[in-house]
Amino acid sequence: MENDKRRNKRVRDKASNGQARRSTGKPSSSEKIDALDAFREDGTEARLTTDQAVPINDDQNSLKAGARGPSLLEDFILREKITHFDHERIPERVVHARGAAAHGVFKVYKPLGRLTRAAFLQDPAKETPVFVRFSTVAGSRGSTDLARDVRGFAVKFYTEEGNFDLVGNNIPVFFIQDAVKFPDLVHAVKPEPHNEIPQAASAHDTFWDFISLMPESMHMIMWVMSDRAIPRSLRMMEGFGVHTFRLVNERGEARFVKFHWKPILGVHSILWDEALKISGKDPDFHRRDLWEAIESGAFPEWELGLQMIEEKDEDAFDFDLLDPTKIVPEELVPVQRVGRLTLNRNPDNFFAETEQVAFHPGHVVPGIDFTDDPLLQGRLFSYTDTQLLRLGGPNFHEIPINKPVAPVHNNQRDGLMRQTISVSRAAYHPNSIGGGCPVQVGRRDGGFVSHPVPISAPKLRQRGEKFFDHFSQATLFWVSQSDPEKDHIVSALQFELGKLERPAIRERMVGMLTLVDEGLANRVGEGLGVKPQRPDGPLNLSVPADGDPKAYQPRRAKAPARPSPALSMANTVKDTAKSRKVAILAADGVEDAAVATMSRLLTAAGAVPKVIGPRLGALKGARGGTVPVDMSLATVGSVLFDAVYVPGGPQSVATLREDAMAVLFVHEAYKHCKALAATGAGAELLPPARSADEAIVVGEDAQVAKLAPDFIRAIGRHRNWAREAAGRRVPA
Ligand code: HDE
Repeated sequence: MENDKRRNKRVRDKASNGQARRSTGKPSSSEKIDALDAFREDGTEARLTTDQAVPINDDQNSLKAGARGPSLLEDFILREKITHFDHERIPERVVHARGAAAHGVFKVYKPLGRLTRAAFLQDPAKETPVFVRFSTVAGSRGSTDLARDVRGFAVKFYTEEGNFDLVGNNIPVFFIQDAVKFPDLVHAVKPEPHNEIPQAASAHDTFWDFISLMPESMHMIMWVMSDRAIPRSLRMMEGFGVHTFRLVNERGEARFVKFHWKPILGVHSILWDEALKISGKDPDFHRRDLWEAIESGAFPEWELGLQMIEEKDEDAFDFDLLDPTKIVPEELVPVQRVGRLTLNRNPDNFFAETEQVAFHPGHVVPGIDFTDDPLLQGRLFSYTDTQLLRLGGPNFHEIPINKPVAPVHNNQRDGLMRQTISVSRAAYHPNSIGGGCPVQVGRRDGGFVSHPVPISAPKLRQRGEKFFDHFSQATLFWVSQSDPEKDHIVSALQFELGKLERPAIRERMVGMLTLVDEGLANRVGEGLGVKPQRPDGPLNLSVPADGDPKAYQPRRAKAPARPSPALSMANTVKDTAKSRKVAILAADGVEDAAVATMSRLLTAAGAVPKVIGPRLGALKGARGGTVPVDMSLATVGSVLFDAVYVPGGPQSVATLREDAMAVLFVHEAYKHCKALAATGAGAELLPPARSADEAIVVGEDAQVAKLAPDFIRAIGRHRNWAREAAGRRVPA
C-alpha cells in the first residue's frame, strides 16, 4: 500500500506540470486533468488501449460492413468494451450497501503493553495506516444519506502483524441478542417484498411488526429513534465496537474491553425536518461533507476509547457482558482515551476502494480476542461468506484495498482471480521440499494464540438469565436525555408509528413503550390517538416451540436508574466552529465590506463561508467592490448550512425580501435553531420573534468585526434548542 500511495503521488506530481502535453481533447485551463487516467507511470502520455494493451485507433466507430452496414462480430474492441461494461456491477452489500470511506492513520498515545500485546498499540511514534468506511444499514447503494438509521463505522487497521478490522456502528447496542435472528431483522426492515417500498426507511409495517414482538430490541429502538440516527456529519458521530472483546497481554492475561470512538468535533445531529429536506436538496450530504472536509485539510479525527473490565468482574453487573443489547455505562467504567484516528486522504476510486473493501470482525491480530457474545459469534462466519459472493471468490484479500501491509505466506492456492504467482512447489505443510516453509510462528515471536477460555457446558439453545432484562437500559437511555432530545424521540416514534397501515401493530408498540416509561408511552400515544395499554399476556412471541413462555418473559433488573450524562448529546463538545458551513445571503447592492470582514473572521475560526445569491456570477457591492457568488438560491437551501449571515445593503435586502426562496432560507434556519447573524438592513430578513435568543446576533454593518465572535461562538454550540418551540410556529 505504501508503494501504491507513493506511486499515486508521483503520478499526480507529473500530472500537475503536464497539462501542456495533452494533445487531444484539450481541457480548458480551469479544468483539472485527472492524473491517474492521463499519464503513465513513466510520465509519458497514456495511450488508449484494449485490456490486452493493444493501441486503439478509433474509439468513435464500431467496425461495420460498409459505412451504413451491420456491425461485425469480429470487432474485438467493441465486444471487449461492452462486455466489460455489462459486468461492471457487483452485488451490493445486503446491509450497509451505501457507504463513504477515507484513508488515514492511527497513533496510540502511550504504550498499552500492560493491556495487550497488539504491536500497533505499543509505540506512540508509529503511524498505522487505516481505511474507514461509514455506511447506512437499510438503504440501497443509491439511497439518501439522511435516512433515519444506524451508521456503520468500520475501521481497517493495516498493522505490521496483519489486518485488524473494528467493524462497529455509531450506536453501542444492537436490535437482537443472537445472530440467528439477523436475517429476520433485516427482512423486516428492508423494503417490503411485494412492492419494494419504502426505500431506506424503517417507518413501515414489517419493521414495527417484528420490533413489537421482540422486546429485546427496545434499548436499541430508543437509540434509533433519537437524533443519533440522523447525524449532522459522519465526522460528528461516535463509534462503538458494540460487542465485548478481549485484550490479551504478553503474559497471557486477558481483560474484557469495549471499544469506543470519540469524535474531536463532538457528537451532533440534525432535526428530522432537515433530514427530510436534505434528502431532496442533497442526498449525498454526508459523503460530500466527508469528502470536502478532507480535501480542505479539515481532517476528521476521533480518539480511540477503551472500557476495561477485569475478568474477575465478569458477573459484577446487572447485565451480562456478553449481551449486545446492553452498554457498560461510562459512569460505571470510564472510557480511557488511548489513541487518535485521523482521516487525511480521500479514495482515488470509489469502486476499487470503498466498494471493494471487505471488513470482517474476525480479522483480529495477536493481543485482541473474542468473547462468546452470541451475536459476535454469528458474525464471525458471516463476513467471509458475504465477501465470497460479493467479490467473486476466495482471493478478495488480494484486492489492493484489502491487502495487508504485512507479508502473506501460506499454502492457500488458486481460485478465481488469483493474483499471487506462487513459486514454491510445496503448497502443503509439513514439507521438506520447501525447507518446511512457511513456518509456524511461536507465541513469543508473535504467533496468534486464542485465549484459552475454559468451556465445559451442555449443548443448549438458550441464553444467559440476565439477557432477559430488556427494559432497564432502555429506561436508562430515556431518563438520561435532555428535554429537547426527549421531544425528538417522541416525534420520531409518532412519525414512524404514524406511517403504519395496521393499527394493531401501532397499539402493540405503544403498549411496549409503557414498559420503558409510562410518560413516554403517553406522549407518543397522544399524537397517534392510541391509549397506551400495558401488555398483560406473554410479551415475547419469539419463544421456542416447546419453550416456557414464562421463562422468556422480559424482566427488569432494577428500578429506573439514575441518568447517565454520557448518553446525552447535550453534554458533548460545543466549543468549535471548525468546518461548519455558513451561508452569507446577498444580492446586488450588498455591503461588500461587511461580507469581506465576516468571511475573513469565519475562515480564521475554521468555518467555511459561502456567498449565496439569487444567481451565479458576481454581485455589485454597495462600496464599489464585487462579491463573487459561490452558489445560487436555486441549488441550495439553508438545511445544507450550519448558520446564516445576512449582511446589510438596502438594495440587496430589498431584493432578497422579494425572493420567497431567500425568505424561506432564513426562516428555515431559524426553525432549525441555527445561529443567525444580520447587520444593517439584513435584520429585516429575520423572522420577527427573536428577542433574547442567544444564537441570533444583530448589529450595524460597521460593527461586523465586533459581532463575529458571538456569531462564531453560537455556531460552535451547534443549535439553540431553546428556540424550538418558537420555531415550530414558523411555517417553513
Ligand atoms: Fe454486520 N454485516 N452483521 N453488523 N456490518 C455486514 O458484510 C452481519 C452487525 C457492520 O463498511 C455484511 O461485507 C450479521 C453488528 C458494518 O463494508 C454482512 C450480523 C454490527 C458493516 C453482515 C451483523 C455490524 C456490516 C454485509 C449479526 C455492529 C459494513 C456486507 C450476527 C457491531 C462494513 C459485508 C463495510 C456489514 C452480517 C450484525 C456492523 C452481511 C450476520 C452487531 C459496519 O456480512
